[in-house]
This record gives sequence, C-alpha cells and structure tokens, in this order.
Amino acid sequence: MDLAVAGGQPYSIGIGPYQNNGRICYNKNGVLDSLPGWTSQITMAAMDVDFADMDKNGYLDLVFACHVTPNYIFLADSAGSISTTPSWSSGDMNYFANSLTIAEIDSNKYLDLVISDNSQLGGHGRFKSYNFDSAPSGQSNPDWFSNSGGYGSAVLLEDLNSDNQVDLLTGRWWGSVDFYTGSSDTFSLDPTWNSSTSSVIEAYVLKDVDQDGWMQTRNIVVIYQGSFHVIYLPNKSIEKINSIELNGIQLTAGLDYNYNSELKWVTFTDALVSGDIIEFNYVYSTDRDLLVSNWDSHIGNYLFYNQTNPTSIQTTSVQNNENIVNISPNPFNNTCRINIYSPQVNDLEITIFDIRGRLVKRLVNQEILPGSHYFNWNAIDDKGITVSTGTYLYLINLGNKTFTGKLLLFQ
Ligand SMILES: [Ca+2]
Ligand SMILES: [Ca+2]
Ligand SMILES: [Ca+2]
Ligand SMILES: [Ca+2]
Repeated sequence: MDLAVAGGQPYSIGIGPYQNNGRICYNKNGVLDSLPGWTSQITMAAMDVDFADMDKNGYLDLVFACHVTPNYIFLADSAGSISTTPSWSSGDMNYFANSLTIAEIDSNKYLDLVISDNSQLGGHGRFKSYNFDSAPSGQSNPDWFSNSGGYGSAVLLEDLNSDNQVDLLTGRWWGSVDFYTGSSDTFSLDPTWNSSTSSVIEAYVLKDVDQDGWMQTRNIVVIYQGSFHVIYLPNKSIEKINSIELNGIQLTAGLDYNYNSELKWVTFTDALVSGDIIEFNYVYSTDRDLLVSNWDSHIGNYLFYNQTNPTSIQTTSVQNNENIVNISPNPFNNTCRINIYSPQVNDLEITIFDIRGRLVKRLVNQEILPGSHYFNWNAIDDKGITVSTGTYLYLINLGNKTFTGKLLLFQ
C-alpha cells in the first residue's frame, strides 16, 4: 500500500496554521520511497487524508480535510494518474477541519464525505457532510450540519443500528462519544445517543473485537466493462479476508491486493478487466465494537462493546465452485436480499421455512439465465402476513444443487 501524507500543522507559533503540499510516497516492493512520487501543486493546511474512489472510475482518489484552506478532492484519471490540482473544493467558511471519513450516505452510487471541524483556533466546530451524486467537481457546500459544535475530532460512518442507513459516530476533545442516527439520507441534527465517558477523543476504530457478529460470506464480482483497480464490497465492513480468487486462481494478500477495513475498498495491483470473475471469501460483522483513542494521559483508551445486535457466528454462504448463494443482510429487520450466481441456465427454487420446518414462503420458482440474480424476501409469508422475529431456514435448489441455511429476522 502507498502512503498519503496530509502534512499540515495547526499550531506553528507566530505564523499560524502551517501549509504544505499534499504528498504520496509510493511503495515499491514493500519499501516506501523516501521522496514523494506525487505532490499537489497547491499547499494546504491538511489535517487528515484518505484514499477513496470518489468518481467511481475504478481508481482511488485523494481526499483532504484542512485547516484554514478548503477541503479538497484530487481525482485519478482513466489511467490512474492522480491530478495535482484539485477537482473539488469545499465552499463553506469556518474551516479548521480535524478528521474525515467517507461512505455512501444518500443512496446513490457516489461516495459522500463527513468532516469534523474543531473550533479551538476558530470557526464553529460543527460536524458536516458533503453529499455527492456525481463525480465531485467545482465547489460545493455541506448538505448537513450538526446543531452543536466544539473541538470536533474523530468521525466514523457505519450503519450501527442495522437499518441499512449509515449512521455517524463523532467525537470531540473533552467530550463524550456521540451518535447521530442516519435517516432519509441524512443524519439527526442532535446526537441520539452519547457515552457517559468524557475524554480527549482523537480517533475511532470499529472492529468486532468479541467476534459476536462475525459473518462468513462470499461475493462474486463480474467485470462487465471497463477496467478497475478498486472494488467496494457490499457488506458493511471487512473484518478479515480469507481469500480472493481471480478467474479461479488464488491471489496473494499484500502483493496482488490490499484492503481498508474502514473504507471497505479492496485494491488490486493489476487491473481487473472485462470478463474477469473475482470471488471474495471474507468475514464481515453485524456487531462491530468501538475503540476510542484518548490524548489525556490520566485516562485510558476505551473499548465500547456493541449491544444492539449480538448474533452467534453464522455462515451465510455455501462453498461451491460453480453456484453461489449469498445473503445480506443477515440478520435483517425488513428485507434480506438473496443473491444467486449461476454459471449457466438453471432452474431455481427458493423456499423459506420456519424453525419447525413449516412452509412460510415460496419465494421463487423459475428458470434463470447465466449470471448474477437477486431476490428480496420482505418477511411476508404466503398468506401476505408479516412473520414474527425469529430464525427461519432457506432451501435453495439451483439446478441439481441444494443450499440451506438460516435467516435471522429481528424487528
Ligand atoms: Ca477515482
Ligand atoms: Ca452519494
Ligand atoms: Ca443506521
Ligand atoms: Ca461485537
């Protein structure tokens, strides 16, 4: 993996926040170059930086959160070369950003950006989101601001209450962990939950430490057109990648691919091109726990266990070389999606039973064409009645193969 450097300095005595160029030091066979191989033409007082494919062209772009200068996005072109001049900048005043995080907020394919502002040196210190529904360009203002401000620091986006809408965790210096509920493609204006702790929060990491929400899953991605160096996996986190196969050949971690657990991308050293079939075997979690780092040496760091949705370890996909079944989310609270990959024309039958083996729903009985297909079950039975919370079993017959497993419904 290559290293991007923000390189700003907020407290340079006498000269105010210090500006410098953004930089990337490239990794050559496991050794970082000592000099940057990419340098921005402009200088910034950048406090945080991340890689993300903001314009969905298959290459990672660079996003900077800055003090005193706007926040910037530098896009990579169709050959993967990152522009040295920004494609997008923030238009709002009261800068003094501290941290950034990136996820899809508003239900379109383009990633969105959340930034914390910190009012110690100026500004109002509120949290804000910039939502994109196309490749970032020009200048735009925040689509959402939190009501309250302060010495904002850590931010993280994750659907913590499992309603398929991303939520926002924020932190500040001398403050609690705050949770803004995501709804209708935005967030509550005030926190809907906060911790009873107070510390000088610097950064957050979500990881399923007690592994009570681990879900083994398999996803197949088929490249239909274009070429890609980065793939975003559909589940909410990547806890652990067990293997990635490209056209049936196992790839080597660190050499052929790298991944980012928070930002959910997997990057590939060689471009994936039309006709490639990539098979991901990995663990995601429905129950990630929160680690909080703290600057105050009188208080330790914190680990908050997630109590909302504990499940036992589940296997939701079935190992098979030809036909693939993948279900997400599972557990679910309204609708789960059953993805089927068939290499050929096949008869498909999907039936849902309750835990005693009684028929609940005949979901699908049809012939399917080669490729990926999905079918939603909205927890309604054959009589049109919404079924109750509990464990259900699915039976999938695809051609001459049978797959079974559990579906966990909670409401
Ligand atoms: Ca890109
Ligand atoms: Ca978006
Ligand atoms: Ca949510
Ligand atoms: Ca957990």
